[in-house]
Amino acid sequence: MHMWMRKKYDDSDSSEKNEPVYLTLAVVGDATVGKTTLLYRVITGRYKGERYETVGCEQETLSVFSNHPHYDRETQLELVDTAGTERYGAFVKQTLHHVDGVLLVFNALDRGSFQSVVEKWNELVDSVNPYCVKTLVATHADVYAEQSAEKRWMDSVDMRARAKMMGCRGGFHAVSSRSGAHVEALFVETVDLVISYKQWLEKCADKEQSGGGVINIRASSRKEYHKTCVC
Ligand SMILES: Nc1nc2c(ncn2[C@@H]2O[C@H](COP(=O)(O)OP(=O)(O)O)[C@@H](O)[C@H]2O)c(=O)[nH]1
Ligand SMILES: [Mg+2]
Repeated sequence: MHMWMRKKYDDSDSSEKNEPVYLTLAVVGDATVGKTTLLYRVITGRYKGERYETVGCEQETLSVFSNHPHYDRETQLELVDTAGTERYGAFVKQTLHHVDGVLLVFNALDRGSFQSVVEKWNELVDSVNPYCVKTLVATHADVYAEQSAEKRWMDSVDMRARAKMMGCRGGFHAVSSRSGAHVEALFVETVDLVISYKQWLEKCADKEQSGGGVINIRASSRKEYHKTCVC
């Protein structure tokens, strides 16, 4: 069992030896599917009942420690929240260029939001950042589980196979931001995959240069926490 400890960004120990790993993950999907609530849950460990509209893109840094063998160093996760409305489409597209991973989010209670992920959001991500690690995520798993059998449309769909067909290396996860069920597992597994992928890429690059050697994740420069205004 891999354990996570979260804390907000702390710059107090910035010695070279303890240089953290930096990763950027974005959430995309239609408006109201639960993107902001999902990030709020993983950052604070709490449920955010009330809703406010996300404007353009908003970023927050989360620092996590893990006993996972792939990243037993501090990991700075830059979490990028995006608006699901057309109005901010160009801005969201631009933001996706530099991310390491994307969560393609839909609401399990709304099949249309899944179609949207398949037909719109997945293609958008592929068009601007084809090498990032993608993960398919269904929110509202708590309410979905309580529904009658005929309303549980995902039960008759092989969601893992769908995720694979969409090129989601991170597979499929169903989460509840209200109860917190499976939220941490989603992020642990996604971060692990992103790090493995980056290590593999850098190993290839190192091999090319020196014919082999130690895997070294190079840290990119830290971005300050900011809310991005698009007006
Ligand atoms: N029951 C339940 N409600 C959720 C869940 N995730 C989000 N919501 C609710 O769905 C609404 C829209 O969420 P929000 O995060 O603002 O959607 P966004 O537009 O995609 O960022 C809010 O009222 C949330 O409280 C969930 O997993 N379970
Ligand atoms: Mg939002």
